[in-house]
Amino acid sequence: MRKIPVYSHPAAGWPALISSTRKLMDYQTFLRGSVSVLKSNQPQGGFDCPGCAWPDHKSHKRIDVCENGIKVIASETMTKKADAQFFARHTVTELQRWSGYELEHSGRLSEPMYYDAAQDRYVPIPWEAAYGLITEQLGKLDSPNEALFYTSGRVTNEPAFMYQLFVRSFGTNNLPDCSNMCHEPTSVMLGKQLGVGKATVMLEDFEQAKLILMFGQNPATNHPRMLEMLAHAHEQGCRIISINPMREQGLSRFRNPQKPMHMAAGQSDDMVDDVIQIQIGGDTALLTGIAKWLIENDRINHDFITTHTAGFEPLKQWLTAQTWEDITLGCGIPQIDIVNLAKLVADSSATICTWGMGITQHVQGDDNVAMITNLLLLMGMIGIDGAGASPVRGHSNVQGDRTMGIHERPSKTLLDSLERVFERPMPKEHGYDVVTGAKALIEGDLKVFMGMGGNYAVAAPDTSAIQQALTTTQLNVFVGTKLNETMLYPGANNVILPCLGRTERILTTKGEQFATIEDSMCQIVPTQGKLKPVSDNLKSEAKIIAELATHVLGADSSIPWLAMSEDFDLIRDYIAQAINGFENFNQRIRTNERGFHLYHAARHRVWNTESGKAQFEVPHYSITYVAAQMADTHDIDHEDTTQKVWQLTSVRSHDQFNTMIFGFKDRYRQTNRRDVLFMHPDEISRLGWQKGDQVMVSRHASSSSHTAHKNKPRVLGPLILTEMDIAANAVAAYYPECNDLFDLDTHAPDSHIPAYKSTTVILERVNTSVQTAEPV
Ligand SMILES: Nc1nc2c(c(=O)[nH]1)N[C@H]1C(S)=C(S)[C@@H](COP(=O)(O)OP(=O)(O)OC[C@H]3O[C@@H](n4cnc5c(=O)[nH]c(N)nc54)[C@H](O)[C@@H]3O)O[C@H]1N2
Ligand SMILES: Nc1nc2c(c(=O)[nH]1)N[C@H]1C(S)=C(S)[C@@H](COP(=O)(O)OP(=O)(O)OC[C@H]3O[C@@H](n4cnc5c(=O)[nH]c(N)nc54)[C@H](O)[C@@H]3O)O[C@H]1N2
Ligand SMILES: [Mo]
Repeated sequence: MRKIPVYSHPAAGWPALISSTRKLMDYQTFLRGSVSVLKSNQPQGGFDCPGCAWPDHKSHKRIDVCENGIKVIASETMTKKADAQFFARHTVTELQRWSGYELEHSGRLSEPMYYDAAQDRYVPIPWEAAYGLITEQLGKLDSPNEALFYTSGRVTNEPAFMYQLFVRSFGTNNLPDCSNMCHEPTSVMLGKQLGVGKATVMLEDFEQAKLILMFGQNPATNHPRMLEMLAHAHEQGCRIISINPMREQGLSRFRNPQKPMHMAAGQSDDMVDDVIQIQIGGDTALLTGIAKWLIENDRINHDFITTHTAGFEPLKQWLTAQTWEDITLGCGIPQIDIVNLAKLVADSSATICTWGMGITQHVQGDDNVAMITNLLLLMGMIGIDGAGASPVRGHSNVQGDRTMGIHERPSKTLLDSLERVFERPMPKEHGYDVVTGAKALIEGDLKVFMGMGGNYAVAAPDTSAIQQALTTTQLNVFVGTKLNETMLYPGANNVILPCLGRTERILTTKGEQFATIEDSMCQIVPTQGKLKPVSDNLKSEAKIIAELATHVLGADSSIPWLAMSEDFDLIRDYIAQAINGFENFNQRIRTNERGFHLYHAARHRVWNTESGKAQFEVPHYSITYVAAQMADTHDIDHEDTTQKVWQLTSVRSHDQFNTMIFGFKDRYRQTNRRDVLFMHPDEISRLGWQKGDQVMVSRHASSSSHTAHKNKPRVLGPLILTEMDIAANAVAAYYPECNDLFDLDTHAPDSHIPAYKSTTVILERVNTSVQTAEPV
């Protein structure tokens, strides 16, 4: 394939830290942000960086800074306010036209607001009146199941525990979570196969690994602190292979912020030995090829399989039935390369598989995770040093929120212990997740929406339909730090309740409180904000939930909500009683400044699964099915390009955190704008098109879509064609701008994760080179 210009500088480094962040903030914010970064992820009284869920290094003698962290913190510590004056200046209809970037830069939410339909504006409302209104509306419901209570993964453990307790005491399990769009296939499949839906590795395993297979992950952008660990592993002789349809430039070289000389001298480490440029959606096929070769050549770990696993025979039969022809068509990788990869796996005494959204966000997301786990089990790579499963989570406490019970499908164990500790019945019926909840909203089955953080409508598929549905509810409640698009589609009643951010001090009558989070490797870590809150009218999430619960649940409530919000030790005492693994929580969190590791049974080869063994899983979809789907995208009829089907994947840049858009740059992908469509230059010229041309992207007609919106046009554009080293069958666009292209029916079977990373589209050129996406 033709060479394309690439970002040639190392990832990270001071330029990345300073120049790219400095420009997006005013000086005051930059200073405030930078000072707070120095206080983040530090032992003794620092706060956990809300930038991602990658763990802190255990030695922790150094300053853990990264570009991602600085930006996320600067966004939160911004002194500019979206206050009453701001809302007086702009109608909601006007704000609906603002971009994510403009809304992000409107500043911090700083007082409770109520939507006044007569003026089409948000106006201030006292806290008590807001609680009164919510109580009145919740009281009018025929059933608690008519309300949906969403959570986003920034919320720390203590308020998360209170929130699920409030929602369940109110009477429903309608607790969808951003996990439903993120690592849900991981939680579901690891839970089923290993008994624990979480990473089996700890950070020190990366120091002993011999082979790291990194599937569908872009750490230079999304988890920059992971680069240090990868560079270190590489230095120790570990082979690192990235399996990704995109050659993500940030992965090739890395300037280590933890090595001052490195930074000063402009040196860099190499990180990745090889990139397997897989077709979008091809991971199950690739993993099938690897597993098939390992079994057929008897390079598997029989002792481990016999002692610890169940389900080997059915998997073996299934693998035998898959043909190499389908496998290579399904992943787009020649058999010889798959075999070479299998040999590396066979020869490695310690293999870690890491994965991100490139694995989970597919119709085959559950299968992808199952096949990664199958591979680790075939080789006995669970429960030994330097090896294991390493899903890398995004939101800093997305894992902890689930541990605290934010779950629409709670386990019986959780409900039983909540009933025991709080002496009240808990609802048993499973609730809505993100996808089924959105459908229920659209169909008019829900009358109340509450978001504990997040940007539900924009993060989910079918954004405009959800926004429209939000205007038909009786009540929408948003607890957040920043204004976003979900807050701009008011129902009959609409309130915004502004909360303290992670960086800010929580001062109560009992003194300064600290909270806790759980990182991607099951470490429970204290977090304590130190900054003066941007406004005096903010409350902690715990306080908001406590006051709301007191209003809504009334006098018969036997849970000391207000006392809990004043003294987080009290919340932790309840957590210790109700949640497995948190015994002596208050004492253990204080014993070690870096917190404690939650017991992980599978790490000790104890299998809390149905069979009592680690479980091999046969994928839902055969490779013949996958290959047939791929064949569609290989059918190159250039006479009529609208007949050619592409796989669209959605990606993030380092100038955004999910739906919060900080800027327009993507240094690594060489673009200064977000309205771009990435395509391989060979494909661009094969179509007779040119970079800079404008194209419209629409969903392929055969795509299923939610019945209520079957005929909705799903078109995005015009987008500017931009060259990228990406698999031939693929195009990529930025999330969340492309979310209206995705629908609520195209998701994985068990986890219901939407197929944000593989959706078939057709393209139409509407204009030739009007503008060029300028390289940075
Ligand atoms: N700067 C920044 N940091 C973030 C975030 C952010 O928005 N901005 N978001 C946070 C959150 S919530 C999360 S979950 C994480 C996400 O972090 P990641 O898991 O890294 O997620 P993405 O960037 O969405 O996609 C990762 C990669 O998947 C690849 N990919 C796409 N399709 C396929 C496929 O079919 N197979 C394979 N093997 N790869 C594929 C893409 O090319 C891309 O490189 O980042 C967290 N950190
Ligand atoms: N097409 C496509 N769609 C995707 C993805 C993708 O890769 N492609 N990724 C998916 C993934 S991995 C995820 S995790 C979801 C993200 O979905 P969400 O978690 O819903 O989205 P965010 O953009 O992270 O939420 C931002 C909002 O959170 C609020 N907030 C920030 N900090 C705090 C806090 O400390 N407390 C409270 N209460 N509120 C706060 C602010 O008001 C801010 O506007 O999106 C998913 N959607
Ligand atoms: Mo995520």
